[in-house]
Amino acid sequence: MAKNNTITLYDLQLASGCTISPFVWATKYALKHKGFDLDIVAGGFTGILERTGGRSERLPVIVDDGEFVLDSWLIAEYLDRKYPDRPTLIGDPGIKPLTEFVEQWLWRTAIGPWFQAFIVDYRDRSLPQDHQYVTESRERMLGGRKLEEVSKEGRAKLAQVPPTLEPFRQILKDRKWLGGDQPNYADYRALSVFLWCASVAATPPLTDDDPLRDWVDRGFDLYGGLGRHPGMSPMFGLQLKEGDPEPFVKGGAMGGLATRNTGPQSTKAETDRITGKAKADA
Ligand SMILES: N[C@@H](CCC(=O)N[C@@H](CS)C(=O)NCC(=O)O)C(=O)O
Repeated sequence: MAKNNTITLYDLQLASGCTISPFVWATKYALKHKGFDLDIVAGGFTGILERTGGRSERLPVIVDDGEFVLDSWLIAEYLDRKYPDRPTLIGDPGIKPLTEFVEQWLWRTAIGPWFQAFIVDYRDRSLPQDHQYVTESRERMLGGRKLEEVSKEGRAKLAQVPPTLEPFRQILKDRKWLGGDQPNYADYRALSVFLWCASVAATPPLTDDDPLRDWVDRGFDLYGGLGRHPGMSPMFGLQLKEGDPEPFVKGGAMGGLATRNTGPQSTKAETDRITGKAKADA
């Protein structure tokens, strides 16, 4: 049982002290959701194995009253198992695969291109002792290409990303949280993508008027502004250039996936459009 309601978290930090890893972000939120205070072990990429006494090369790692638990998903499951009387993170077994799907999709859709666009910021914001490791390891991850070259190419394509996030906007359109009235682990896994980006990116990747802003802002504000570290940058404020695609669907999405059929009135606008009646009436 956590002593003094406190659990130790090995953080993965940038020079600003803010968390860089999406996995660590999700774990910070999970621990707060469970009502714990955090005892943060500071540090960056260099020396993780030494810091954790040889237990792990990856973070997050937590220590709960002497017990080390590794891996963000295993930590969330451990917390639900060990503390069933506290608010649940993964209430139903169906939440895990669906959350994994949303997260994998967000990584491919958003983290993939943002990682490339902001890879120089990512390196420059890391701790000075991590610069060389981050440069070398990330250049290897990126197929041996120079970070500067990848970033230049990624930045030129930044405005292509917001329209691809439309399915995620649609999921959140009529919901406060993915978890319903209250956030759950699905929210934290998805939020971690945006928390990560705000931590590393010096340029905003989403437009000011993006409908995702409501959920992102509320998520960053949770637990006394857990996602408002002074080292983070604004997520909203992307300036579009002529020829850039519309960043999101305006005027409400149409079609059977986005709407509920509650009778002919609910489908009339779409029916008029696909039967040509709207045009004929105009
Ligand atoms: N499956 C692990 C993945 C953890 C992981 O890969 N963490 C990265 C940070 S995003 C890390 O520790 N990287 C160390 C490195 O790149 O040297 C989890 O969910 O906790």
